[in-house]
Amino acid sequence: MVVFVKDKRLELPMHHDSKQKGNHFRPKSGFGLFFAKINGLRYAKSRIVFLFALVLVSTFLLLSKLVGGNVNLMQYIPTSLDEQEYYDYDFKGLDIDTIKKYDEGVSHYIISKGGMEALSSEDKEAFEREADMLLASTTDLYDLSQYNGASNGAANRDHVLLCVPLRDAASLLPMLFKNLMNLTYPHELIDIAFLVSDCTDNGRTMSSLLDFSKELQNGTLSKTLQDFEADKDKGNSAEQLYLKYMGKDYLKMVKNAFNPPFHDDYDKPFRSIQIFEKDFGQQIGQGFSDRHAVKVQGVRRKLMGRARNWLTANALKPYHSWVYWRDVDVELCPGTVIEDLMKHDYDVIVPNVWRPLPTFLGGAQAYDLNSWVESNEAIKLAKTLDEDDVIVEGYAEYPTWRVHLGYLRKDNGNPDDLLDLDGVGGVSILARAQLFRKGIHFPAFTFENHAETEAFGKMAKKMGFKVGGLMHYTLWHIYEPSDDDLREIAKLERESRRNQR
Ligand SMILES: Nc1nc2c(ncn2[C@@H]2O[C@H](COP(=O)(O)OP(=O)(O)O)[C@@H](O)[C@H]2O)c(=O)[nH]1
Ligand SMILES: [Mg+2]
Repeated sequence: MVVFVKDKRLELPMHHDSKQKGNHFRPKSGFGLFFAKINGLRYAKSRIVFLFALVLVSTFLLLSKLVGGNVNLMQYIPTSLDEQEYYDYDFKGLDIDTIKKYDEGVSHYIISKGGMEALSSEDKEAFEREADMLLASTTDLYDLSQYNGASNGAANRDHVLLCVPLRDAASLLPMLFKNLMNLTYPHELIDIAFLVSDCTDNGRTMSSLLDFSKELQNGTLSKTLQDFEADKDKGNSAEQLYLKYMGKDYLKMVKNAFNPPFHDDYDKPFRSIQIFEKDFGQQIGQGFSDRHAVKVQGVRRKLMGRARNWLTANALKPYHSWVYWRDVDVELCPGTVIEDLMKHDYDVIVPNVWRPLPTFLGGAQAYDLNSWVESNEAIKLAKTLDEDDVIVEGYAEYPTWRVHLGYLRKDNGNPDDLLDLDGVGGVSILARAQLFRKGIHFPAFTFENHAETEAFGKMAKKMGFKVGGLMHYTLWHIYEPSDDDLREIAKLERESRRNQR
């Protein structure tokens, strides 16, 4: 698998060559280089050197793995990838030979006899034929009314853009990728776009992301993750001390979710994976207690808004009908989540998001309080605030008395029960792509005393779209011990040691 670096943007598409036997994944050689050249020759040389180095390193790694006895690796290389949908739209075949001459940055003028601009009929015919081909390679015609997003998206072959913002998230990536593979919405219809920003981990998020993405697209990821889990189980008990205090039922649920049998297309590559790396100046620490202090919420949420908008603006293609936003730190999520949200035919729809807690804190709690129904009290409160102030939910400073989707959840409630919402949380949002085309976004400024996803929900509703949430359909956010929780755990550990003596 070859990676093209485009100004820090990494693409991992696939190109199909029916003549090639065996492994059907291969770099989109001529095609990629064509675009590399179109983008400017100055990048091409360094890219070729980079590619060459990458191929050498990959070959070396592969050989050393094989020699080291890990022959199993080969059995995970898929042998066929025939669905046309992998190659629709921007990956469609071009006549590389004909348009090659445009690669060199050549301008092409035809001056006919006598210095006139009129062309001889033969010249004209040749010119038009080539112009058509060139145009066909750079211009596509879309009837956007065909990409409105159907409630039965999979049957309708709707393409989904799946966006994931990431910051200092290397340790969470194995969980994210397992959840991605577990998605049953047809993988060949999903383009994944990651945005990595403002990391302080010396590139660990970026390099793991790149490795996992390549393996996912190569069909080898589940084996790698199995090995990774086996290693993880062996050590590092201090970091996982809190697990002793989590409910047994929850831990069992996690174990079951990450163990086979998985769905048939678990290992199937996605239509494409793109990775963008761009900083937005986020300085608030990514630790649980740092990022949840009430004072930092407004600034943090506005920067997240910027990041999300940048990602949609760069990754959304005309052929996408739906956009699914997903945070990295969801531990448990039904694989059918996209279909389950889609079927309700809402323009913006979110599930309920809870998190497990140690048993000494009650075992579980509503996590995402950003999905809510507006209240008169909050409207009155907003009138007393400055235009730029951002109301944040779940803090005593802002008594909004709103109905929160989180608190409506019942353990055995009907997962299809739906509530119309005003604000939405960002952990898992399914939205019709046309909303973004129509200018609805994640405000990076104060909009009706809100920012980012809550303001997105409000804006969508204000523009006449249907916004809702499922009360009893639950995704589980990871539990990250807060500073207080860690102190409590340390205290309990001391007590238990004392009792053992
Ligand atoms: N690109 C980008 N992603 C971020 C930033 N901050 C958080 N994230 C990611 O956005 C998602 C939500 O962030 P998180 O900190 O978990 O939010 P919380 O659970 O609401 O506290 C996760 O996938 C994070 O990795 C940021 O500044 N930039
Ligand atoms: Mg989170």
